[in-house]
Amino acid sequence: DMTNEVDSALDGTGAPTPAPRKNDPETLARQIVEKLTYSVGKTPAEARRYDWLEATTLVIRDRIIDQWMESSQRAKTSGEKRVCYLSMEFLIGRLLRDAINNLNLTEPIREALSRYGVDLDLVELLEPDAALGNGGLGRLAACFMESMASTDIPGFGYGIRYVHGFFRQEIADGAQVELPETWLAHGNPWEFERRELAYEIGFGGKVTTIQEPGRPARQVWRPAERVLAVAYDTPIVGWRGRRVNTLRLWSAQPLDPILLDAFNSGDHIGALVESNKAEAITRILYPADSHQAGQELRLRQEYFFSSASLQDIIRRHLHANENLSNLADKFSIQLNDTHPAVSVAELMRLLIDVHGHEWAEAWEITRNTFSYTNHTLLPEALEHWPIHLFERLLPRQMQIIYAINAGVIREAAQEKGFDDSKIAAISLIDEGNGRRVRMGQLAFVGSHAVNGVSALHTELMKETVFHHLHLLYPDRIENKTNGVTPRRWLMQANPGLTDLVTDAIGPAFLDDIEKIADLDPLADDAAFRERFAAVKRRNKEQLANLIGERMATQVDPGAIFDIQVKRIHEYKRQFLNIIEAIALYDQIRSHPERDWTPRVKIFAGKAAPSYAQAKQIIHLANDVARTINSDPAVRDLLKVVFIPNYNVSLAEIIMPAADLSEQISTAGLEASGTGNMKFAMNGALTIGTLDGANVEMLEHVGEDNIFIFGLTAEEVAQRRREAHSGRSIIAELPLLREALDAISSGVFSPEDPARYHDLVSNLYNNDWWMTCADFQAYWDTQRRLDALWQDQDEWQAKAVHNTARMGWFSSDRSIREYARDIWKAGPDA
Ligand code: T68
Repeated sequence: DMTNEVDSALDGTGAPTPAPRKNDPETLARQIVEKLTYSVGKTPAEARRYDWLEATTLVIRDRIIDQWMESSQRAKTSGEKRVCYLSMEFLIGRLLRDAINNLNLTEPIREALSRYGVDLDLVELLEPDAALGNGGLGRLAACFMESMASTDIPGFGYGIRYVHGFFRQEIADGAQVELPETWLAHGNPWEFERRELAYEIGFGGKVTTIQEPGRPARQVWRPAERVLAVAYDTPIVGWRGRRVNTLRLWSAQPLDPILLDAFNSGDHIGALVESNKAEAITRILYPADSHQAGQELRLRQEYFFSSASLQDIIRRHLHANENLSNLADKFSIQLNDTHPAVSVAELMRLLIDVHGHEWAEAWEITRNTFSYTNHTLLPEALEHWPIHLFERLLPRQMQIIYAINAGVIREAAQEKGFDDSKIAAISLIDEGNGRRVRMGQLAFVGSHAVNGVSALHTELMKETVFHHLHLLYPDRIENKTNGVTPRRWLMQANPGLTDLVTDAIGPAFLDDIEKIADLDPLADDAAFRERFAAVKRRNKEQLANLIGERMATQVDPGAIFDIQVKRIHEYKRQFLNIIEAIALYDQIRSHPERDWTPRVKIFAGKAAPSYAQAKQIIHLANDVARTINSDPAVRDLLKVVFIPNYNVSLAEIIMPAADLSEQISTAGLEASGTGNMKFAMNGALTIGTLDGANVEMLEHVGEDNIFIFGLTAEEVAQRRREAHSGRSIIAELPLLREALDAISSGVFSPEDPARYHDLVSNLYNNDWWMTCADFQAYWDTQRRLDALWQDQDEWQAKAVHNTARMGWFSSDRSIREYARDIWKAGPDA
């Protein structure tokens, strides 16, 4: 398959076209050595593994560039609508394996390197993870970029080139320690700096009204500070190299690298202050995924990348169009959460102040261009900025927001007869606690479509955060259930399963993942189930080796691998899982004679550095692991493991190795989840609540193949209204009580017996996350799973059904829905 051959002149200028590239191991080996010699400066004999990585990356990169130029040129000249995905986060992870796989070069590259005794798998491991995101939201953006390229949509990602991505986590004496992350330390061969694509971004200053005779008054913003946004482009390769899209990340640079006057007069520090301040904007990713970081620097980051992206989009539009009147026909801009929501005001400013459009027309263009995705209902995560800060940093945008607000309020009062309390609910300004700009409201009114990320979440959006805006604009909210890319999360992460499926049903599912449904009948085929189980076993051995090497803990691949990996948060209820582990530990010790099913409970995930409760949960998991793993009484029946520094690369090893996937959030709180999908695609059974996309997974895999327990979202809301607490539940459930007693009396923290007092007393007094309320149902469901494990035929049949029925959760499907319903873009538009 020579899909990456270039067959026509690149730019129509008659410039020579690169010769078609040959992809046989012979040619690849020669080119890798060429790169090694002339770009890395090493001979094969001297080269270390890292040098081979660099040389291999450069060879792959050349092939991508041919296709990249072709795709960009095609999007430019065809005039087709382009989609811009604005996201503060892109958690893309490693790129080499993704690129090699999507170009169909895995085998020839492996063969080429092996001629020099080099193992491709080991080389790939040296690539640093691009960790420019916190969790699900950032990883979704990365899956969407890959799916846009794979479904032939001209998609552009816009974000921030953080120098330091998400922190590295170490565990010291059981507690999380945060260390800086330095993914750029050895340079980044995937990025191309575009010095010529730089835009000025302003902050602060004043707005003046200019009144020229015979013309309408104009507002002119004269910022007090300016920085440069410089573009860095990374190619994103679609499946079979069909299309290569661009991820454009902005880096902040000073206009003047050094103030020479200050330096010459002896102020060596002052000479660099401005330069440092500019560079600080893109220095580091905020590590909070569920609390608004209220600092000025965060608002600077948001405005910086929004303005740079919009200026770039406008430049690209005007390259082929007379003016901006038809912007919405040529560009769709998706706002990934409210982090880029200031874009609504910024596009209005650019249209009116810079390009001379009237307000009404500008508003029409703006709304038709933007759409907005909401990822959370948690009140503490909703962004709202103090007016005084907003006004000081972005005075013109603040004026525009007031004017947008006035228009929306007028419409609500005149057309829908909204009273004062309803007006207060939709207002872009929260008058309640010290006047704030509500970014959710701004994104909503500035968009023609607003979506949630699972069916349940979308319905809850209509009932809660956006209840009144939904009454005002009843057609605006729609659902787009998340998905994950099967290239990374099945083909690359689990080559064993991919080969097995290919062998069983042929390769058609590689191009259309929903065809994996053809596997479903094989759940009844004993020989197939055995092969399926054998693949899982090998993946578990691989994870067991990693755990043995990194943490010196031996785990038995014959046990159930019961895994919960995700950000640590009270609503995700890692605590519930730990309490269940303790109760099980207790039962095994009390009844050693029973036929216990061996389990390994595996945790991984990071806590926001300022989230004390989440850090306590990490500490507890590690303390419990220490106690249980060193107790000879439980033998190999129960092990608890907390793997440090969860990231995309670790997830690629973990997902294929799970028997059981824990998706146990308090119902109504997890917008969608995407880890739930990755696990199930790889044949794990799910134990979960009726929350987020679990609800739709139940519909797809069928109730016999997923283990649902606990309160529904409605029941949770009802209990919270009734001032529910855990006290009476704990009194009635000895298993729960004894586990909590053990925690609070210091059984797991003898060196600091009071360590978990607060954690436990919260359950007694409040139980806000329904940990006690759901305990018994969770426990019972786990014991049903224990029993099921004893019947391997049954278990493996369910596992096969999961893999066969999860095709719908591909991000290709999500992206096609966005393209059809929201963007009106792509091959079917
Ligand atoms: C997640 N949100 C949702 N937020 O929690 C998850 N937030 O249910 C969903 O599947 C996923 O988004 C994709 O839709 C996040 O990951 C953040 O990471 C975040 C980061 C900064 C500020 C707020």
